[in-house]
Amino acid sequence: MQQRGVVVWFTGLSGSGKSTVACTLEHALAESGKVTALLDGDNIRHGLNSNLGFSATDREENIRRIGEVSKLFADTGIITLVSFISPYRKDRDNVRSRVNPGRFVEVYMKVPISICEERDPKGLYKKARAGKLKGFTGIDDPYEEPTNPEVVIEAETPEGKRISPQEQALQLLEFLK
Ligand code: GGZ
Repeated sequence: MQQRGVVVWFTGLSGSGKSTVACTLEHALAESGKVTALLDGDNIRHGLNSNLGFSATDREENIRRIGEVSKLFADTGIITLVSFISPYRKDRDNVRSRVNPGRFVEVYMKVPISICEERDPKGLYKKARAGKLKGFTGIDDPYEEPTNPEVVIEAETPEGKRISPQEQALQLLEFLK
């Protein structure tokens, strides 16, 4: 039987682990024979959306285009993993309303900014704190938390133990099953 398409939409701050978990999940799905696609900054912001920056209007257009592409993919039966900050609730909800009912899974990477900042893989938080990068999400630009996401992925257990990307991907895999 043909697999059913779905949009798995990761949202969260820069450094929250969206792309790492999406990539880990993609490998796990591929191993079980699923057809997947991964849309993230690397393949979208350098191509389709290379004319867009980080103003509120550009972020809105970024998410709108990605939403349309992910809908097309999901409509053909592909498990479509999407990894962008997508800071505005309204923009995420617009995508949800465009995707077939029940085929949009919002995954909130609920990672405190202190942890994202500690990771700071590209040094962008440091730049933003120093005022050298303006309009950085979580510092001087808003991030609106999802109010009703299908899945919340935490960075730590209630006892304060860090949860690995592999474990986070497994949690999601269980949900998707
Ligand atoms: C947030 C920015 C910014 C600003 C550059 N604000 O850690 P990264 O580097 O790889 O993830 C961030 C990425 C965010 O792009 P998105 O397309 O996901 O953003 S949105 O959904 O809001 O449209 C970061 C880098 O781009 N970056 N400037 N000002 N992140």
